[in-house]
Amino acid sequence: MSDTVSALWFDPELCLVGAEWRPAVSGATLPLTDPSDGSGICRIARGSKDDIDAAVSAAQAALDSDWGRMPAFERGRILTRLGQLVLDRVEDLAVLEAMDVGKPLTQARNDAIALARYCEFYGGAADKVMGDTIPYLDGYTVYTLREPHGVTGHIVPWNYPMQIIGRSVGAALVMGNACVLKPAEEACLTALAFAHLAREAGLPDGALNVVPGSGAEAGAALSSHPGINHISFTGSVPTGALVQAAAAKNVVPVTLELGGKSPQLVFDDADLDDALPFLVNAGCQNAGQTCSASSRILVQRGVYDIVRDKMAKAYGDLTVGPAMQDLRVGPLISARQKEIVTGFLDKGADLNMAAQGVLSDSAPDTGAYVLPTLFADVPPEHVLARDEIFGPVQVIIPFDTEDEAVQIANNTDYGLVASVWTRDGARQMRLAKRLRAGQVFLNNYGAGGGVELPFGGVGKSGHGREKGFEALYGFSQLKTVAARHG
Ligand code: TXE
Repeated sequence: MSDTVSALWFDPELCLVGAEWRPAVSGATLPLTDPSDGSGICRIARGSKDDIDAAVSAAQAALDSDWGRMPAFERGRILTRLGQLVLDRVEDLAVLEAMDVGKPLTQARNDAIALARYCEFYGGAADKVMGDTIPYLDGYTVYTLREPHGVTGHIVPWNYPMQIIGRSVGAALVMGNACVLKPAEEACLTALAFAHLAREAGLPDGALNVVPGSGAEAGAALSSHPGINHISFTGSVPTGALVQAAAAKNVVPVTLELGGKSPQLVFDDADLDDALPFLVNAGCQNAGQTCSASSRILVQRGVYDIVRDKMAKAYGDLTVGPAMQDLRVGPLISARQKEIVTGFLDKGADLNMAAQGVLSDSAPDTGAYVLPTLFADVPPEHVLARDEIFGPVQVIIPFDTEDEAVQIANNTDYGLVASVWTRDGARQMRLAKRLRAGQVFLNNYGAGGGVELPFGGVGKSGHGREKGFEALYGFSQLKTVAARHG
C-alpha cells in the first residue's frame, strides 16, 4: 500500500449517481496501482451496464429539473466556485494524480492548476454564448439558439485526467448538458475528487455522474447507450473507432481526440538556444504519454549536428524516478504501457541511439520505468518515425529543403500539433498553412497549454475541437427559429 494513501479524503470505491455516492450495482471493484512502485493504492468501483443505466437516468432527470432550468449565469457561478475549490485543493489533487498516474509532482500540480483554469474560463463564458439574428424575407424574424445536446458521455484516459475532465466536462456543463463521466481504470482518483468538489460547489443532483470501470464494460455501455446525446472520447485510435461505431448506431455525434506523431521543424536560421528546452520537454513531459507529445524532431542539415548534440546532452541529464521525487520524468502508467514502449525500443535496435537518460537510485524495480531515449538520423518511413509510441522516445530526422520538411511532417496518419522554428516570417506564414495539424506553433511548442486555445486533430488524430470557446459550440446544438409575422 502506498504511503500517500492518506491523501484520499473520500471513499474511492463509490460511483456518483444522481445525489448518491454508492458502490457498483454488482458490488465489484478493481485495484488501482501506483506506477512508481507497483504497489496497490486502493480499490475503485467496477461499474458496468447497470451503473451506466442508472447514471444516464439520473442525468436525464437533472435535465428535467433544476439543472435544466438554471440560467446560464448561475451555471457559470457554480463552475467559477468549483474553480476556486480546485485552487484551494491544488496540493491534495497533485498528490492524488502523482500517485495514481506516476506524474512528477510539479507536473501534477500544473494539471490541477489547469483544471481550475478550465473551470474559471468556462464559468466566465457560460452567459456569453449567443445566437444570431439572420436577415431574411420581409415579414420574418429569424434567430438562432444554442441549446445543450442533453446527456453527454465523457470517456477519459489516464494520461491527463484533470486537464481532460476540465476541458470536456467543464465546457459541457456550462452549456447546460448533464454529464456521465467514465474515467480510465488505471487512474481515476482525481475524477472522483473533482466530483466531490463539484458537489461542494453546488452542482445539482445528476448534473455530473461518475462511473469508474473498465473500458470493455462501463466504457462500452456508455458509448452504446441510447440515452446518450453526445460522446466525447480521448484515447487510442482503435478504441476511438469502436466508440464512434457504437455512437453511430444511435446516430449520436462524437468528438474524438486520438493522439498524434507531432513534429517540430527546426530550420537553419532558428534560435537554437530558444528552441532546445521546447524540443526536449515536448517529448519527455509526462514521460511522453501526451497526445500532443512531439515525438519527431525534423532538423535542417545546416544545424543538424548542433541540434543533435545539444539534444543528446539534454537527454543525458534526464533522470527518471518516482513521482514523489519530482524529477523531470516519472514512470509510465503501467507495466502494460512499459511493455508497449519497450517493444518500440526493440524495434529501434537498428537505429542510431544518440542518448539515453538515467534511472534514479531511488526508483524501485517494481516501478514502470523506461529510460528517455533519443534516436538520430532516423529514416522518415521507420516505424519509430510513424507510429505513436506514448513513451519518452524522440526521433531526429534530417532534411534539406522546406518542401521536404513539409512532406515528411505531413506524411503520417496523424495531424494533431506541429511547430516551426525559424526567424523567416514568410516561411512561418507559409508553413502555418501547409502543415496538416489542428494546432501550429511558431517559435514555441504548446503555447503554455492555454485553456483558451481550440484543440483537436485531423486524420487519425480525431475530429471535433475541445478547449477555448470552440468547445462550447461542440457541446451545444444550433436551433433556427423563423417567425412569420407579416
Ligand atoms: O487506450 P484506450 P489505452 C494511446 C496511446 C496508448 C494507447 C493504449 O498510444 O499507448 O492508446 O492506451 C476506455 N468502449 N492513448 O489502452 O483503450 C478506457 O477505459 C468505450 C492516447 O489506455 O483508448 C479509457 O477510459 N471505452 C491518448 C479510455 O477508453 C473504452 C490517451 C482510453 O483507453 C473501450 C490514452 C470501449 N470498448 C491512450 N475500451 C491520447 N489521445 O491522449 C477502452 N475504453
